[in-house]
Amino acid sequence: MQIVIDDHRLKPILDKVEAGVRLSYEDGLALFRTPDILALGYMANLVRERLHGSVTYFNVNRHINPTDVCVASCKLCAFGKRSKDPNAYTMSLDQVWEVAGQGWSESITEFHIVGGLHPELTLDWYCQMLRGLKERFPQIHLKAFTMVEIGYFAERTHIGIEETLQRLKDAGVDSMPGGGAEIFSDRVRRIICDHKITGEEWLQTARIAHRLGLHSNCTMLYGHIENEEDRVDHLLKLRGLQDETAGFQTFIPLAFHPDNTALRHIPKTTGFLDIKNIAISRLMLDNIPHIKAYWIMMTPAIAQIAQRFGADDLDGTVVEEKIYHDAGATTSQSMRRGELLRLIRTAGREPVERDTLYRPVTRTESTFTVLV
Ligand code: V47
Repeated sequence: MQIVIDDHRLKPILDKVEAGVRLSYEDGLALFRTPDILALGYMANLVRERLHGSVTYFNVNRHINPTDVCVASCKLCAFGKRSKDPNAYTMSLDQVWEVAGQGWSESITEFHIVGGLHPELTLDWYCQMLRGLKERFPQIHLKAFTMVEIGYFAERTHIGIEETLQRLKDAGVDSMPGGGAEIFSDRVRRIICDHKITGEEWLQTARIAHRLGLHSNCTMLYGHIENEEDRVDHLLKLRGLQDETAGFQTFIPLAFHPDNTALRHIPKTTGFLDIKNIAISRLMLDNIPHIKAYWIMMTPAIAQIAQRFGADDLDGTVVEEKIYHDAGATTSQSMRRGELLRLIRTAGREPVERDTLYRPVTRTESTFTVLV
């Protein structure tokens, strides 16, 4: 097929994409610098359809955030609170188990569990929480804790990362979400999240998790003070680790939401930048199977279009979302299964419900009546 390219500097990149050749750092920069979003879309869609045909994945999941108390005060975050803050909350174990069961149906296949860095909750507490969830909901996959939380648990428990991950795995963690990666550049991290582990530590924790057989996702936070070089560097570091471990399942570009954060003066992301990040991540991350357009963060409208710009996954029903809504997200906090199906089908894609490990989920009428 003949494609019209407005930005002729993209022609050598198009040739590489068509030939399946890996893109370089310079190619990544050229992609971030071009306004030719249709050429980006064409190339990213080519790769996406090569990998996944017309399928768009989604899952039926529930987010659980046991606490928003956090010892870090990252400028990028509106979720974390000091323990003395009257608005802060910490669930008891019974409350976590109760929340997990609220509106529970056979349809949910995943609990996505992340929280603040709480100065008093112990690793044993978290292990008990996981064991309690497994006892009550044995068939549900527990995707739990960012690399940042793992680093903090290890530090507080005075044990290594590997031992921490092993204890959590033994207690029920099945895989890990991709949060906390932000942008690996030290210069940017010092400003937006100086209390967090470094980029190198994030990567090393993921490396150990993958070695222990835990798959994880990965993310990049964009649309704040990072530049194009920082973004390409971040993507290439993820690609490098994936060459080594093959442990990442999905990449999720996350747009910065400034409301109620210390960086509230930064303008909100644009649809153009959101779509570019989806397309460029599909093109640069040739070894990560899935690119997720997280509808909560990018709005259902943009997430729907993203399915034609490189994304093959829309995430899930979510049920209750706090991190983005504390930072001013105006999207709903949950989406019904039927609405996800509509967003996929009306983009001309074929919906496939997946579990966390991308195995198709088949349903009988009775098991999804609650959520349709
Ligand atoms: O770790 C925090 C980011 C992440 C803000 O793995 C912010 O399947 C924007 O990682 N504006 C949490 N972003 C979300 C996340 C995620 C979401 C969906 C699916 C998966 C997955 C992972 O959100 C945090 C941080 O990187 N974040 N505050 C903010 N104000």
